[in-house]
Amino acid sequence: MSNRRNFFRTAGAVALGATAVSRVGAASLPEAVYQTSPTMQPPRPPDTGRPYNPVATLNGWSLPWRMHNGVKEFHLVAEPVVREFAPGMKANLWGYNGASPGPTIEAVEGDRVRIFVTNKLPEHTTVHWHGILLPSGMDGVGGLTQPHIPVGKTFVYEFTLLRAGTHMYHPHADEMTQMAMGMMGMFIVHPKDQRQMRVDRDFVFLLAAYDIEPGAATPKTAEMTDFNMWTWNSRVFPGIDPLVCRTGDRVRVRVGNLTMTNHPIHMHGPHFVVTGTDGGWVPPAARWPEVTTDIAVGQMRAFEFDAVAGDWAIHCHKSHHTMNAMGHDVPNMIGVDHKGVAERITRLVPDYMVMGDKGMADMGAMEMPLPDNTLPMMTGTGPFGPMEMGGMFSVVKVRDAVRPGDFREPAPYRHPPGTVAYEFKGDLEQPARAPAPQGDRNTMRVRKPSGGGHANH
Ligand SMILES: [Cu+2]
Repeated sequence: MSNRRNFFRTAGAVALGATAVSRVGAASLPEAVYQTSPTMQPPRPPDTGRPYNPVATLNGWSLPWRMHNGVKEFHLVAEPVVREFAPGMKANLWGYNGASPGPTIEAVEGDRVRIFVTNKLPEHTTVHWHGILLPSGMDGVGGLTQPHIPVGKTFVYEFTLLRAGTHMYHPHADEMTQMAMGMMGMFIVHPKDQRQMRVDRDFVFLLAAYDIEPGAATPKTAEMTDFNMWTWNSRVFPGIDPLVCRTGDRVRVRVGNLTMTNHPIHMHGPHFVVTGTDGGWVPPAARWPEVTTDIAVGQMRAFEFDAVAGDWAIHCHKSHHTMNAMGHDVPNMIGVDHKGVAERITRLVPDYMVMGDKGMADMGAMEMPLPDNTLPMMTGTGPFGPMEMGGMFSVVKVRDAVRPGDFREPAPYRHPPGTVAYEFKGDLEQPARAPAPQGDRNTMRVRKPSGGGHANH
């Protein structure tokens, strides 16, 4: 601990690492590495530089580097990409090195990094290193701390990483467009001492929201509130990787939020503690057990738990954020008697069907014809049937027999005998459905105004 404190003191003394940038050192461009597949690259221990315990980016990967005179050199390429949100839907986005989000950048406390950024977008850009302590001129705010990176040009960012933690990167140039198009990535700074904050599995994902009309593929970038695709690493359920763990593993989940609203991330099963915030690690005495942590816009959170065998849902607790695009304009039809009406409508619209008079659960099981390139609102199948989910939903899959470093999806969980909810087969003393309460003349007349405005998520 005292080593760490000394390190901070030294780091502070050099005023945010304001060593002059070496233009000679930056003379040759490192190779740009691309990855377009949404398949997770297993965590890769570093083969050069300081050792660290690598993270697992859901449906993503980490950017390789080259060592050049003791400096870690990365090459980010900002460019248009195509991202599959889940099988059945692809989106035209902007990202880095073949994908949105861009690759995770991993480095170690004390590392000197030099990051080359090539702009292959149709407009200028910059990169802001969100949450990282660095000299003002490396902060990436177009117009304020640097000229924008013109189309076709490459800029160099160089700084020393002073503190371990969970950070992000994104443009600070035409932000509304560039972030709505998916330009973002995670930047993980590992502790210099590998034993510090050590975990067995360390997962990473970014919250991003898009507004893509069913049947379309390009986000509406001017949208302010009414998004319809709620993603983790630009993937939606059932396209999001499960978080595969071994029973007893110490597990960390790191989340960054670059949407336009907060997301209460809820995990079933074991309680967790928030161990990391925007500014680094939370001291043990300041942590408390939770099952939901709210992540505000622009925030990063890291939480940890001890894995317990089972299939544990992990999702945003705003219920509209665990749905996909189709069907959000459906009015609430619960309790409405369709008798007679449906028949008359069918004469005009042959495909009309009565929906929602008993709730929306039927939609999870139904195979409705959809426009091309969109996903059902509620979808996915588990070992017991339709799961009726979408958007920001995945499963922490904990099994006894997972090998260290193995992130492949395991077989469905085998619950120990007697531990699954079951149907009551005895005599029902009372009818299963209570008589409906009767409204008086006033309650029947009062109707919530509808139409015009959109739901505010
Ligand atoms: Cu949410």
